[in-house]
Amino acid sequence: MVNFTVDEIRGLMDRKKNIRNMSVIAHVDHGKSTLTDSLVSKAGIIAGAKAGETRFTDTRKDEQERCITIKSTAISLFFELDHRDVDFIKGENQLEVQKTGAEEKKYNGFLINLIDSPGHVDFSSEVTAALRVTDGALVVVDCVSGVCVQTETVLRQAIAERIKPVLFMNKMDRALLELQLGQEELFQTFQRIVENINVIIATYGDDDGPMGPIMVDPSVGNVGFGSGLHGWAFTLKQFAEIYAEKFGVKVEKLMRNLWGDRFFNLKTKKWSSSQEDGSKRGFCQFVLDPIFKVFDAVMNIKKDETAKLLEKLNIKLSNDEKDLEGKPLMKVMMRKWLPAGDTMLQMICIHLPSPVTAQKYRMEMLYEGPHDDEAAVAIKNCDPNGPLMMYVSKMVPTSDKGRFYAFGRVFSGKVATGMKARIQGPNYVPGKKDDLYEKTIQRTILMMGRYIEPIEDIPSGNIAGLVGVDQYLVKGGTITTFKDAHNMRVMKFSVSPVVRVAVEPKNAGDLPKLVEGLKRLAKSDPMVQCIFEESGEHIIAGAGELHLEICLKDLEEDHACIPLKKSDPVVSYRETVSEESNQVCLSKSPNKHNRLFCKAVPMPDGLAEDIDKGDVNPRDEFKARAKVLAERYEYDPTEARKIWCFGPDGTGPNLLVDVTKGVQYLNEIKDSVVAGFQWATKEGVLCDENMRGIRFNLHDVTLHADAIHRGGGQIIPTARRVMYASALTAQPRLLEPVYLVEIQCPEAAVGGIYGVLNRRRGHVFEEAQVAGTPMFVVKAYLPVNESFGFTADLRSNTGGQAFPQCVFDHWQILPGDPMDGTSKPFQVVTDTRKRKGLKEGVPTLDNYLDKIAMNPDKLAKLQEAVRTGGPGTQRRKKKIVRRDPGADDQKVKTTLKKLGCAPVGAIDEVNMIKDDGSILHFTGPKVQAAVAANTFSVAGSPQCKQSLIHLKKLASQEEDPSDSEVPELVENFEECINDEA
Ligand SMILES: Nc1nc2c(ncn2[C@@H]2O[C@H](COP(=O)(O)OP(=O)(O)OP(=O)(O)O)[C@@H](O)[C@H]2O)c(=O)[nH]1
Ligand SMILES: [Mg+2]
Repeated sequence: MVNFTVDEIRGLMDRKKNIRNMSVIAHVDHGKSTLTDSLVSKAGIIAGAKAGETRFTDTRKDEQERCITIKSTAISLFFELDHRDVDFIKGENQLEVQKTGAEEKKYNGFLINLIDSPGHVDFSSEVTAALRVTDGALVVVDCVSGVCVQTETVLRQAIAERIKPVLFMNKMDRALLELQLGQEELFQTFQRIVENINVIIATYGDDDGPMGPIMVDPSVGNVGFGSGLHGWAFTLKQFAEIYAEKFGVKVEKLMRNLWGDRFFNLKTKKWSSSQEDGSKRGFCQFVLDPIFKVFDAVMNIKKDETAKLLEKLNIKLSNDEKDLEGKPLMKVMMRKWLPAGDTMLQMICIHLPSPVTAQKYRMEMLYEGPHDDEAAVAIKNCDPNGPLMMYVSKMVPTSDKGRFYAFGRVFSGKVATGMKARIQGPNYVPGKKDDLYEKTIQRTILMMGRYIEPIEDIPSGNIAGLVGVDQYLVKGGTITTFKDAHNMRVMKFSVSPVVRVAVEPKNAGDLPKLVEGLKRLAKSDPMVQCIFEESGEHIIAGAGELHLEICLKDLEEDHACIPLKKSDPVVSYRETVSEESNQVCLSKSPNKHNRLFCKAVPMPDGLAEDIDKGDVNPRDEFKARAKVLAERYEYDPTEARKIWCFGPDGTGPNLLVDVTKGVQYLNEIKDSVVAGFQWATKEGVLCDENMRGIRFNLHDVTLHADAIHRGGGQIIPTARRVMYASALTAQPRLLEPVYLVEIQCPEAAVGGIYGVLNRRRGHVFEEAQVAGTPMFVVKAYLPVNESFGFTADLRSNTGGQAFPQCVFDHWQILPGDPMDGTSKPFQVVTDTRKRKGLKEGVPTLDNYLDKIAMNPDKLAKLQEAVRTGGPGTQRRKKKIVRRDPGADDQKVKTTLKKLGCAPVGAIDEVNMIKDDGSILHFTGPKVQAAVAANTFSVAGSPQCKQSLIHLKKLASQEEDPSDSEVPELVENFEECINDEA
């Protein structure tokens, strides 16, 4: 532990090239917190004597009890690099150098801000929040279990956020003591892990991308090996240093011989790339062999050999340590020989980027504004004198109930106690006032594990806590002093809140406390959603069973402090369609003057996922996006250019596409249709769940000529109705979330796993032995709905030997038609509707679909009227325009002349029958101007009657009678007369 005053720490913060901001990431239980302890006990900055606790970063009581990290915790470390190691640091922005005359002074003290993150998937959002504020990641892999699902998830996120990784192979003690692996086997195990990690890095990143080389390679020194629990670790640099002098070669050169296929011939003393007689792999001979010797001598209590080794390795034991033997002695020896703290901190300082290096390439990923504005330039240069740009990535509860510290990273400028700043929430749009507050920052603080220290100000490149901004931000946001600043990009989580419970207070009178508590809960967790349903239900949605359990506990004990009633967990579903709508659906506006025609089509496989990932997104340039959609998904390129929006929330995996042709005033109603689409996709027709994977094609629109009659009030609900109708006519289906489960177990337990999975609609798709170990890994898909109690069930069926990890993987169709009263989806829909307090039963199509055909009585009367030229037709001033596709004005005139129609003088009402049989209906004086040149009228009876008959004739003569549009055309024609009646 290092004792510093706050002023001294503040001094370190200014040497930005000597700062390393890093996260420790890994699969659950691979030993992050234990390893972090080694670092903290070596270098933790403690203001006061508060040292000596275990799993220092597991600050919560439940974290200590359950032995699992739930929240990320930051801690600052100070490390002085050996002067001779300073030269290993490459890059001009990686080290502060002070020049006085000809003399150069290199600073060798480093401030390391480390965040220990949770490994359980349910808390992935904590990892995302940690990665956002750091530039490097220490990826920990348990070398016995190897690379697991969550290793991949967190590493993928790191690469996507441009976080540079270094690797640590942990639990090497287990490989030696439990698995008793031989040297070559151990090398192969390590080699495989390095390869697996590099495959992931190569999949999501690029070695010649903006970060420069990011592959991990032991021979470069960015891979560590050791045991966090026993406190020893090494990289090849440590061993190369031991031998460099003896061989008379440079450390860097020797390191390359200590990894991979480099063999040392003990007789000729020469290195070669292939194994020959009498030669041994460099790594085994020079690295593993000495370690194996220590283990062998100590564990088998070979006293003489142990004494020799102690002397050879120059390990001094204290008096009470001299009596130890066996495992305790081994721990002491290894720790003194290869202290984990030094090795790891050295690796971190040498191989991870400083904020100055990292912000150069991270700015474009982080900042939403133009990449050359004042804020962007300041972020890029990590400029403490530029405008303040800080990103708040999460809220940390304070001891003061209901209040939170805003935790984040200063990317440029300085954040200071008492300064005035703009607090921009995620919905802030530059130039507008929404989600924007200008407030004073009450206090800036340092956050160190479980302690905080007030500090005057914090400059760019550092991690900071703020007091007094929590009431203006929900989960996070941007804090700036630059008035034209755009937001820093919001974080994209790798998990979604698919599991939900409803809560209510045990005593109804406590409701206000519950509501307040839910608001606090929403703040305290980067991802949890607290939803207030219209039905009065309070819903908490989280990533999984464990996440919800913790949230509920926090809510009950810390945030609301009242006894709660909780429903069983339920999963959230998505609504989709499986076929194209069987008709073009029509819905009329409440005033009957506007009509929208629409169809729903399922998206091609993979598109919804691409939208989720952001590969196809609403901010793309539309032409480029159309090209991608055309190439990858065979979308019609012209249609793909006319995507109006994504939804729900403007970004979701549903599309609204304008496929209309030549519709007047269309742009005026676009916003209203979009709003209707957002609404419909957010609350689907079946049971108010989000829609997913549906493309809505807007085919046609007929509008009232007068803008006042086609406002949002008319169009928005109509758009929603027509989309509901389209979904209902397109074979609607429910999608359920599915977990990928990875289960580690010994071979004997595999059978039990199959049984449990089968009972829960799961299926295994991969089963493999972890190379070099007796463990098996079974991978399976398991519907989230079947996952409640799965862990316990599995344990009891395998004698507690199987350990599952569930990660949300994909959405899958729940087989069956939700409209069929006997199907499972129907049951789900009914239950969900009941829970949400919606009307019972699946809504029927006639709620949303308006028919063009009239009621038969009325139709008959009208037909009669038309036939006889009766009173109904007498009254009417009727004008009809028919435009054949491609017909020129002359042709139209001739046709109408044949019908005995005359050009119109003044028009106030026009129906236009379009070539596809749909009708455009216009009224009002504007019409004249709009359709002037091509307008002719058929006014009143008897022409009306006559023209109708003629038109019918014309239709059947001139167009192919088999063409389905023909009868519709006539029918439409009749109805348009009716509308004016
Ligand atoms: N044998 C052995 N056990 C270890 C080592 N490191 C950690 N462990 C054990 O592994 C378990 C998990 O360790 P943690 O440090 O809590 O793991 P973690 O990665 O922080 O776990 P989460 O934060 O919950 O994801 C504990 O029981 C540790 O004692 C190691 O190097 N060797
Ligand atoms: Mg932990």
